[in-house]
Amino acid sequence: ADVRETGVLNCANTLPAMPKRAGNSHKGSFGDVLIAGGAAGMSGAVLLAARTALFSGAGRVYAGMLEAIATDYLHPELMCRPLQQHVLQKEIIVAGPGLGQSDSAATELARLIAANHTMVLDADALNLLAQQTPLQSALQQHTAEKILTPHPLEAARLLNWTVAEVQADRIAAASELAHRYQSVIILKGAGSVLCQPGNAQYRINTSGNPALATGGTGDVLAGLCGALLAQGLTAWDAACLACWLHGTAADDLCLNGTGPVGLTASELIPAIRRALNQH
Ligand code: NPW
Ligand code: AMP
Ligand code: MG
Repeated sequence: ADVRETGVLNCANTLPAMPKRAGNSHKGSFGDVLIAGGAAGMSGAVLLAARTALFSGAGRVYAGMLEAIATDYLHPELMCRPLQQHVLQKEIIVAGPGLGQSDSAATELARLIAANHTMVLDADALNLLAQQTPLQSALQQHTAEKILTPHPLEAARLLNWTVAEVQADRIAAASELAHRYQSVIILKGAGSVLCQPGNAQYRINTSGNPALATGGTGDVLAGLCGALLAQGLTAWDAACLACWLHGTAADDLCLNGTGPVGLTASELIPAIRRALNQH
């Protein structure tokens, strides 16, 4: 059946292809990504997203830490720096992993939204958005493409619904968020629901399994979305491909015993690279 009728995204043939890499391409050809997060105790979330962006082909990746500890020596490919000191140019912004919900987090998020870059909003960026009307107004002025990646509790906070209400009609929740925020929505959880504004078409991702129910896998998905955007995919194509690759990587790892028990978000990253190169 046609995926557009069924809404089910379960076949590699219906997924967008990655752009071909020209022989004379260079790191500037594959885009820049800034991961913006890293409140005290949650620098891991930024590192997971940033390493995923690198492993999925972004040209240059910046790890912007709100309350940084020095981690450059552990991750030499990344450009780690205090978020407040990062000067925005034209990079894709992935905001939220481990950002926390402090006043300084809100100030930085407002700066990032005002730059009007293509964005991924995840985790605490969504929690701040749910709480703060000025951020909601700022996002209404944001005209570049964006992907919001709430899990059910984050979606409930954004909608002012209960988690039970979100889970009772996941398609309604995702399409309401797509309309309200004029964004591509990935409502995560078993069978992630993807919606886009102004289009009744939705998709349900069928890859993935409960091995993904562990801390940090959402941060990995956010970094993957950022890398695909940096390489030129539209927000809708990036969201669809990212969900499918993320779930497929977990499914592949379970075939050799790296799950379903004890899979870690870090192990997902090279498996995503493999799935992407085989796609
Ligand atoms: P429960 O337990 O069922 O009541 P929060 P967070 C619910 C960072 N991280 N279906 C569930 O609620 C993130 O980036 C840092 C139903 C769950 O307990 C954020 O910045 C890490 N319910 C920050 O931590 C690794 C579901 O939501 C609750 C659901 C807080 O993010 C970890 C959790 O939501 C983490 O990524 C589902 N499918 N999925 C690091 N290494 O630095 C979730 N829920 O309270 O918003 O907390 O998601 O952990
Ligand atoms: P987060 O809650 O932000 O860490 O994100 C968790 C990630 O793991 C999302 O991409 C979810 O869709 C995925 N995930 C969690 N549990 C399952 C499950 N039971 N089946 C499939 N995917 C899951
Ligand atoms: Mg998360």
